[in-house]
Amino acid sequence: MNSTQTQRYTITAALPYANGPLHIGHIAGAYLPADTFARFLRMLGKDVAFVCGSDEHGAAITIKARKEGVSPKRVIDKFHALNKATFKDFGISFDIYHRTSEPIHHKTSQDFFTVLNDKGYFEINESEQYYDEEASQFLADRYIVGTCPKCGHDSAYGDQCENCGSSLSPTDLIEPKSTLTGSIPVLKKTKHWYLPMQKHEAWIKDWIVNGLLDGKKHHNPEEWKNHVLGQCRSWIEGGLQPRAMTRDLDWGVKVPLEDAEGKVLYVWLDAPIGYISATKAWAEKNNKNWKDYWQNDDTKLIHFIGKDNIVFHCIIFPIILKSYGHDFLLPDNVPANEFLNLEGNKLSTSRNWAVWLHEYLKEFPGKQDVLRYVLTTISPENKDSEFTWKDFQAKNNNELVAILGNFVNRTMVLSHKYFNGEVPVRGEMVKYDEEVAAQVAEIPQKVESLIMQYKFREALAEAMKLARLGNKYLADTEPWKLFPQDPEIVKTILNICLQITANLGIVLQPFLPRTAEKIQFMLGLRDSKWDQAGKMDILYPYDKLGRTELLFKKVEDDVVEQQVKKLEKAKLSSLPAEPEKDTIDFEDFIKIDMRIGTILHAEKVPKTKKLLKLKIDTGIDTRTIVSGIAEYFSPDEILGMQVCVLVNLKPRKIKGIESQGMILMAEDRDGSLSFIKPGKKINNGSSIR
Ligand code: B3M
Ligand code: ZN
Repeated sequence: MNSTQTQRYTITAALPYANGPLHIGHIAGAYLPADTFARFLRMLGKDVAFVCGSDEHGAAITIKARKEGVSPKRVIDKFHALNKATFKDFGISFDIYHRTSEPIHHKTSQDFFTVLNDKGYFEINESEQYYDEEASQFLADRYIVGTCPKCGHDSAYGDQCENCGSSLSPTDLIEPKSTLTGSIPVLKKTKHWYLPMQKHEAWIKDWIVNGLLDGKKHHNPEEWKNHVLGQCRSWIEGGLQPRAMTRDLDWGVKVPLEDAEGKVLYVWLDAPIGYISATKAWAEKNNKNWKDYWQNDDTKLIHFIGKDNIVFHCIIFPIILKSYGHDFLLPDNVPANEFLNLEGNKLSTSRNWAVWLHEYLKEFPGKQDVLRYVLTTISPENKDSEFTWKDFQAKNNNELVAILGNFVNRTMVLSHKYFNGEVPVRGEMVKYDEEVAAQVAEIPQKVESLIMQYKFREALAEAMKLARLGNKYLADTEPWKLFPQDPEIVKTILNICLQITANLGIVLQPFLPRTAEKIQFMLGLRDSKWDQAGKMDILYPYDKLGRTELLFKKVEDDVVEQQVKKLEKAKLSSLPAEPEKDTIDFEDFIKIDMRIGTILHAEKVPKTKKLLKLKIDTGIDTRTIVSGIAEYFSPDEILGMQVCVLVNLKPRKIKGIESQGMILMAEDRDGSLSFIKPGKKINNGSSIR
């Protein structure tokens, strides 16, 4: 790819399902590299449409709604708003964050279906599909799980195995089970519209493997990542299969045909079209022509995704685009990332094993760029990688604080101290100065070339070389020692340091936008362009410098320890419930006398950590109970509360106090306690049975 030729880019980032919050795996996988790329291209002056939005259809949404007992609309409205705000706060610079529930999206995706159907690109087939009799629903995609026939993973979905990435049909699953009711499904006849992908095999292969489209050069396959090509090849070699483009569901884009009552478009048909409808919505608002971004040969289309979405973006969506006609663009590249792991384990939403972005933003205010930095340095570009809080701390303290922050700060402080906050005039440069300038000149070119190859990790490391170089230059020249005898030399040295700082302010912009902005603000730089980078005259003599601001602060041990604790707690919470105890007789049960009582008084038992001494009105009497809840509740907060009391427990002495019963508590997996309270105010002494 040649960055100087192409003028227009359509950059898409996978549409996250609006069924939950975003975690660092999502960010590292698609959104951060996409944002870095988009920001960089804008700096080059390219015409960029960076589009994304919520994916609001499919089983991901309806299953979540069912689990929470709310409507799908409730779910998508909540998470669309949360995710949109989170992306914005994190600095992901989408031109639009759309949603697939918008009418324009329904219209656009229905139009695709109609055109393909009219052109005869679908085959209608009646076949036996799995059906859940208890839920009265056909089971496709995530509604059905079973063992993956390819890798043996025991909870593969009906459309895909998340373990090995294979695309599956429900009938491929070994020992299938409904995710709605857990029941074993039966087979039942239904009619669907299939995309006969096998008919497209020849051109798809030529396009992916040779980079040729209709016999003409389309892209250079060598620029695609190996793991992306590998997945595509293994798909093609396995033989493409017909794939149903409709579903028997009531949530989704309605199939625009009369004989398709109760059917909606397959979510993986409508979702990628969401990129187009998002572009349409954006273009309309901004006086642009959406077709320039989708049907114009001068535009490059780039899809940023995680590796589990490769087949949909490299095979299925291209087939749909090409079948539609009108010279729709096919992607020039699909720089999919592999997965990010967290502290030794796979990220998991259901097990809460994640660093949630909205929580990070709350707990680390103003530290967006620290996470951007860390996630870029560990970006899973070609293999899975790992986030740990220790590494987060180390990268913040040893790289951002000690190298980048330190260099910029020393440069600013010295310039203010010696030259009254003005850029000093640079005198003659000695050989060492020239060498440093030559290195500065090379770095931005390398960064540019690496970004254009989607090697963001290396690109950022290259950009950081400016700060390393600056630190070394300061340490070698020691201007603070020279100043008393030779302030003229110090002018040259600090001019060079300030020019390096200005370079940082430009080169870091795609990666760390807030930091770059702060640097530029400190230097009084405005309207910086990428083509200034590498130069030593970005700042002019006597330019007024702004106030010095600290770029980064140390992350202390207790902060990361707390985060690790939070994760451990999440892990405990997802442990299975304790196994059931041996069966007892009803006679045994009725021997237990449990009553509702009110806490009249509570105080800590002296010299203990866990014990509270309580006075309880049991309705029968007022008695003393010693309870091991002091770590979770203070005496004040439980006063007057109604609780469950086991009253006929034999009294026993605890720390010298006679305890006449027991308060019933629920103990969570992490050991934390909760009272069992009556649902409404009730007379003390009421029996529990
Ligand atoms: N919502 C799947 C996912 O989040 C899906 C991406 C759609 S991209 C068009 O993995
Ligand atoms: Zn598998």
